Amino acid sequence: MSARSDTTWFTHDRFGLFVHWGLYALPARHEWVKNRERLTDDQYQVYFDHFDPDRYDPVEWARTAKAAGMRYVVLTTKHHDGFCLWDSALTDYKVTRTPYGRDLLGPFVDACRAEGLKVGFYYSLIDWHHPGFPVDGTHPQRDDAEFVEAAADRDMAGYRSYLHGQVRELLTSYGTIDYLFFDFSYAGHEEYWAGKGADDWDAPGLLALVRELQPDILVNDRTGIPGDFITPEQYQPSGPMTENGRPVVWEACQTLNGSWGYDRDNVDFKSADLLIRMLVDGVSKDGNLLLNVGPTGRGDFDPRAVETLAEIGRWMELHERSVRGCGPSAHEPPADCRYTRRGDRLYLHLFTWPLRHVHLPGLAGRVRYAQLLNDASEIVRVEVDPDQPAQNTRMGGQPDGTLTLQLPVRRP
Ligand code: FUL
Repeated sequence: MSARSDTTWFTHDRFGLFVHWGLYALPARHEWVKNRERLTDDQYQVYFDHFDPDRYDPVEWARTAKAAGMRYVVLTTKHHDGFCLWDSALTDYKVTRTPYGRDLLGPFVDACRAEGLKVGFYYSLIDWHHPGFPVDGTHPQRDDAEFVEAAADRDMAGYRSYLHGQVRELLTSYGTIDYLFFDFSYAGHEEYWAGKGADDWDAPGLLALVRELQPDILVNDRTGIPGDFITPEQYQPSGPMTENGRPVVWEACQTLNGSWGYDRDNVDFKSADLLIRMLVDGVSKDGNLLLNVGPTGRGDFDPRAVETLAEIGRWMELHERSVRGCGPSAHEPPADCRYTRRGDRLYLHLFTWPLRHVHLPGLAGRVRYAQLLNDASEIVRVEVDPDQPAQNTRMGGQPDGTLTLQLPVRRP
């Protein structure tokens, strides 16, 4: 098994920005558009020919992320369509051959560093454009037998060396890279991939290369062999996650509206409130949140995304202490609540409001002082007194050992 890197910064920072950006921003209807709509290479080429993000401003991206309380940013260097956001020497299918004509990654990396953000790259192990890769956008409808036959004719060794070569470029051209998200997703033919993927791209060799070039980098688990953290996608785990029975570092990746790439007509945006709950819920289970934005074809963040991030930022400004450097508590929270903990500070997050009283089993006598986090105003504590049954009843007949907090009725 590969050596694991030190994840201290990662589990401390807790909150990052995912950016899915590429040619698919132009059709603006999901990053899988080429595959889903069975677009041919020629049909897809029109987006390459028109890729010219004149408003690309990674400094603005980085500032927006930072203001939202995020501490790292992960950008798609190459998604499944195979289009490269840097001047790869190994292909012409890259940004420097589009009308835009310049590398996108260098300015991105510089902007993140200038804002004190950690730098992450996403790289797809799938490549619908490379002729050696056995799955492309036009033939996913083959049945398994046909697919296996077609795959056998492909030059996977050629693709493997292309992939390793590109990863080498990415990890040697931009200084220290803190994080790498390899991505592989099934597009059918699960059986074939389950048995082969990791071998096809030589996952152990790939990880060894990554660690040789960037010894401190954190790598995810999607190569098919364990990495430094695992990546539940678009769901909240039910508790701290484990791998082979042992606790594992995890990060949930989440969309704003179900699509990772810019999706113009999709109006189904998650509220800032819900996303904050996801972040808190994750931290209470010892996990991170990587929240995604899909910039437009001109390079701007969707205004709906900007507003949501700003709202999250306003919350983070007052409540960051209950997220950053925090992890789970051993105590069981009441219904619709979460605990996060940092050292001897316990943070109670109420997902429901207003409540006049909240009862905290097991905490009687264990809390020296309680306050609201947003304004440091004191919260009255009521320990249940077994000798005063009347009061006990008014409090809902709480068992011994319960601490009751008296909350302001109005939501702060
Ligand atoms: C998935 C991909 O197929 C999606 O397009 C997206 O990149 C997500 C983070 O991972 O597996």
